[in-house]
Amino acid sequence: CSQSSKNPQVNNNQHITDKLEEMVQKYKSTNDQWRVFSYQKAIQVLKKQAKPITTWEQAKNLPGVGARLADKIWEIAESGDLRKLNELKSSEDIKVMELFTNVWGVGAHTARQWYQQGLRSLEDLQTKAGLNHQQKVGLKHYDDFLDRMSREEAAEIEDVVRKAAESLQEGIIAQACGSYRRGKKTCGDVDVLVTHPDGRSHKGIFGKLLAKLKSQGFLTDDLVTAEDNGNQKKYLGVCKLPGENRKYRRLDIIVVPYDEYACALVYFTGSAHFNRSLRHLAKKMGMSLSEHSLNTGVVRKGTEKVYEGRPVPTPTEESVFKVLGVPFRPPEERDH
Ligand code: DCP
Ligand code: MG
Ligand code: MN
Repeated sequence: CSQSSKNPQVNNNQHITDKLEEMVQKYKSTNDQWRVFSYQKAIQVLKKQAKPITTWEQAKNLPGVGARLADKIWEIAESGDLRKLNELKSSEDIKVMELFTNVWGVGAHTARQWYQQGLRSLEDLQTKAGLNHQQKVGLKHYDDFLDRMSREEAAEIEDVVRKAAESLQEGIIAQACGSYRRGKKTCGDVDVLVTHPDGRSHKGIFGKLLAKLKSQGFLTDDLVTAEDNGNQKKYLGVCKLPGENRKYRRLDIIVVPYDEYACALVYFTGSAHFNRSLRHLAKKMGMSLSEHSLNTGVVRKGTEKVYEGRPVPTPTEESVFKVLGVPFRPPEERDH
């Protein structure tokens, strides 16, 4: 723009200024105004040169060009490429990937497909991506789902679920597990485990509980309903506490038979990392641990399970640790 139309000039360094212009765009996107300024100044100077720059000294001698910018100009002149620019380009792709994978229900594979289709923003997803139901819900509550709630709010959500469960069946157990039970200051969602000590009254509760919570207007969106997992039933959805200024929160509910309670409690309390360690330990001892049971006498052939063994009675969390031969760890100490 600084070139007058009356005095047209040939840019003898376009191969260099093109790359530097791209750098300017990157630094604009990260709001690096100081770099934007110095790069733009160098571009103007380069455009006015009567000859292409070919050596580091020539670059360094340009007004306003320091050693590090001279490095870059020389690198482009030498190789036709600028590694720093490639780095910034690939980090832009990482940024977009991050943006997309933060939509609930979107994995890296889908995010990369969208990126390759040229989608770059949440608005692009809204208008151009073929979203499934879960992803639509995830996008609708994008900010709320990324925001972790306080323990107090998690306790309020647990309370709503417990009261509804108790109103359906006396003596029912409904407790928040996950990060809440581990004593974390904030929770990404609430993970409520439901069971009944009489060993049979948990049956039929799942559907009734969800229906009740929906009729209260507490559950607002379903993500995964009635995912059947043996004798356990799992719900993943969205809830909102009554009153002003409430955010939409992720809520998971699992209903389990009482004889699977301890193993389900260990599993659902986590952390995921801690669960992996416990399962690994069980494996080393010829056992297997799942959210259903702790089995002994497991026969494996390589990585394949040839015989799944027999479940050991595990009436309490403590008993799970005991059979595994490790000291009991309270939930607050299960982050690793
Ligand atoms: N879990 C697991 N493996 C996974 C996912 C979950 O073992 N891949 C178990 C351990 C988790 C529990 O389920 O602690 C609950 O899962 P969440 O995703 O809700 O994780 P947290 O409650 O631990 O953390 P957050 O506060 O982010 O919800
Ligand atoms: Mg959780
Ligand atoms: Mn969860």
